[in-house]
Amino acid sequence: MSNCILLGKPNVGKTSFFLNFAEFLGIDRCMLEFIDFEGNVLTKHYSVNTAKNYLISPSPFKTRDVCKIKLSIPIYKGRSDFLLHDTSGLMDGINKNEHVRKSMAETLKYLYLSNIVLHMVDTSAIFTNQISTISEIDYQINKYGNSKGCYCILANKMDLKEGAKGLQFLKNEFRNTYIIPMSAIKGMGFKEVRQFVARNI
Ligand SMILES: Nc1nc2c(ncn2[C@@H]2O[C@H](COP(=O)(O)OP(=O)(O)OP(=O)(O)O)[C@@H](O)[C@H]2O)c(=O)[nH]1
Ligand SMILES: [Mg+2]
Repeated sequence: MSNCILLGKPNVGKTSFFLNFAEFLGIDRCMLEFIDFEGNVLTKHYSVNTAKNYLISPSPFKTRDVCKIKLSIPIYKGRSDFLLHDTSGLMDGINKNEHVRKSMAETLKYLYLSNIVLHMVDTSAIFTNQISTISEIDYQINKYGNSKGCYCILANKMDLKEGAKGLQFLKNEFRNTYIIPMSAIKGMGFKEVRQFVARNI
C-alpha cells in the first residue's frame, strides 16, 4: 500500500489538513494509530469532529507522535487505499527538547519510508518571524523531496490576506516544484491534492 507523509514546520496546519482531507474523502469516524518514537502503537476511534477538537491547536508542537490513517481515493472506476501519516513539526538544527528531537527523528524515519511526500508551508507567515515561518529545514525537505519524486508543496492558509504574497514568494523560490495553493480549514485545493495523490498512488 502507498505511504503518504504530511510534514512541515510546527503550526503550519498539518493536522487540520489531515483530518479535513480524511473527511473530504468520505470518512466521518476514524481509526487513528499513534506511533511514538519507541514504536509503541496506540489506536483510537474518534468521530472526525472529536479528533479535530483533540488534535488541532493554535499552539505549536501539538502533534508529538506520528499518526496514521487508512484512506481510500477514487481511481478510474474503483478505489485505491493508501496510508496518510501526520507528523510532528520539524525545526532547524538540533532541538534542546529531547521529546522534540525524538519526534523529529521519527518523522524523518517515516519520510524515508514514504513514497508520496506532502510538504506543508504556511503562506501567511512567510514574511514574519513565527515558528511556522519557512526556514532552512524547508529547503532541506524540498531538496530531498525533489530527489525522491512524488513530492509537492502544500501552500496552506491561503484564506488569510497575507497568503497571496506568500504564495508568490514560494513560486519564485521553488521553481521546479509543484505547488498547490490551499486552505486546510476552508477545503480549498483539496481536489488538486486528491488528484496528485491519485496520480502517484
Ligand atoms: N486561517 C487558517 N488557519 C489554519 C489553517 N490550517 C490550520 N490553521 C490554524 O493553524 C493552527 C495550527 O493548526 P494545526 O493543524 O494544529 O497545525 P500543525 O501543523 O498540525 O501543528 P503541530 O502539530 O503543532 O506541528 C490552528 O489554530 C489552526 O486552526 C488554514 O488553512 N487557514
Ligand atoms: Mg499537528
